[in-house]
Amino acid sequence: MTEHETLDHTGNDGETLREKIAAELLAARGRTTLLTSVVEEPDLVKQHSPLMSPLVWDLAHVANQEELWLLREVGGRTPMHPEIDPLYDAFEHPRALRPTLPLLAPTQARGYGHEVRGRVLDLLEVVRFGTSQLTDGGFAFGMIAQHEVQHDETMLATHQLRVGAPVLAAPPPRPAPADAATLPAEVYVAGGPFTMGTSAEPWALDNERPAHVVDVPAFYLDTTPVTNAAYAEFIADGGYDDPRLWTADGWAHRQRAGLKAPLFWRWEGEWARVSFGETAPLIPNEPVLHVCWHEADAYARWAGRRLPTEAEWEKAARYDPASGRSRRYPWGDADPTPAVANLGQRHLRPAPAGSYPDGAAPCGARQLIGDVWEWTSSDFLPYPGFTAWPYKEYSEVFFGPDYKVLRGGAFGVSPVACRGTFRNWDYPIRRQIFAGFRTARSGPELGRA
Ligand code: AVJ
Ligand code: FE
Repeated sequence: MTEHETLDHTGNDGETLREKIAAELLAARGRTTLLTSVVEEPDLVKQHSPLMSPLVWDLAHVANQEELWLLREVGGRTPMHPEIDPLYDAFEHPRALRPTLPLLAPTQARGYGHEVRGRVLDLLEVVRFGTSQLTDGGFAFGMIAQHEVQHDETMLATHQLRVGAPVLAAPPPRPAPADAATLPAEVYVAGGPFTMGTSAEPWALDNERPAHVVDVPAFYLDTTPVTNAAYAEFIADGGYDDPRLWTADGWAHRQRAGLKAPLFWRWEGEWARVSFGETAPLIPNEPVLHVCWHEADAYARWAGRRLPTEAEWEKAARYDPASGRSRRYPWGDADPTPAVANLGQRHLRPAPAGSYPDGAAPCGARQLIGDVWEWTSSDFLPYPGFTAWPYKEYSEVFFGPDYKVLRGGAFGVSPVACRGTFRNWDYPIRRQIFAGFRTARSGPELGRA
C-alpha cells in the first residue's frame, strides 16, 4: 500500500483491489474465449435464434464496452475505432437484425478484444482508485467484469439454442445430499421489516441501490426450487389446458405460442430434455428450467400458491433474525465457493433440489443462489431514492410493468455478477434464459421478527 492510498470500504487496499480486478477480468475472458472457440466460424457468425445475437457480436460488444468505460471514461483515451461503436450499441440495433450488420469477423473481434484488454491491464497498473465515482472501490472495472460474465451467460443460452453436435461438456453436479428427501416442503419467514438492496456493496449496480427498509408480512416459501417431477404433474393434470390457472395475458400467450411444456422438453413416451445438444430423460429431482413467467405463475396457482414477491425472495435470502441484519448471501457475507452454490458454468445444469446445505439461508431455504434464476411476481421497478448510474440504459429504461424480476442467479452466472441483492429482469414470455422458480403463500403472523 502506497502512502496516498487508503483502505476503501471493503477493506481492500489498492494492490488487493488491483489483483481482484485482474483476476475477475481474466476469469471472465477465459469463459468468453471458451464459448467462442468451441464452435467453428460459421457457428460464430450465424444467428441461432432471433432472440439472440450472433456469438461474434457478443465478443466484440464485450470489448467495445470495456474500451468505452475503462479506456475512454476512466483512462481518458481516445476511441480506438469510433466507426464501429454504433454496431455494438445494444440500443441501436435489435438482436434480430444484428446478423445483417457489417460486424467484425471473428478474427478481428478477437484481436480487438485482446488489444483493449492489454491496454486495460496497463491502465489498471497505474489507476488511482477513489479519485472519481467511477473508480471508487474499482466500480467501473467491477461493472465491466460483470458485463462480460453476463454476456457469457447470454452466450451460454445461445449455445443451448444452437442445433448440432454437442460442443460443451462439464461434470454433472453431485447427487442430492442425504437429507434432501426429508426437508420440509416450505420454510416460514416471520413478518417484519428488513433491509432490502444495498448502499455498501462496492460493485452493486444502480438498480440494487440504495438500501432501504421494507416491512414484509409473514410468508412461507418453498425450501427448494420447483422440480421437473412436480412440474410434470402440473402438465399431466392438464395445467396447460385450464384457463382458470392462467392470467388473461398468460392464457393468450399460451394459446398463441402453443405452449405445452417447458422449452427444450420432448415427449418420447416419457419426458426428455435437450441440454446443450444432448437429449436425455428428465432428471425428476432437478429444478425445472426454461419456463416463462406465465408458466411459473400458472403452476403456482395450480399448486394453490403464488410466486414470491421480490421483497419476499430477498428477505428469505438475506435476513438474519439473530442479528437483524441483511447478509450479502444466504450463508453469510463470504463470497460464493463451489461448496455453497452452483455458479460459474462449472456444471451445465442445475443441481438436484436440496443440494448445498452449507449454502442454506437462515430461514432454511436452499439454492436461493445459483442453479436457476427464480421468477418473482414483481415488476422491475426502481427502489426509493434510485439514481441511474453510470448510464440510463443499464436499468432505468427497463423500469415498468413490461418486465418481471428474476433473482438468485443460475449455474450459468459467474459469482462476480451474483449476490443477494442482484436483480435480473426479462419479459414474462421469455424462456431461453436459465429460469425456474419457487412458490410461496402468505403466512399467519406467528410473532414479528
Ligand atoms: C441484466 C441480463 C437483463 O442481458 O440485457 C448486458 C445485462 N446489460 N449488457 C441483459 C446486460 C447490458 C442484461 N440483463
Ligand atoms: Fe451488454
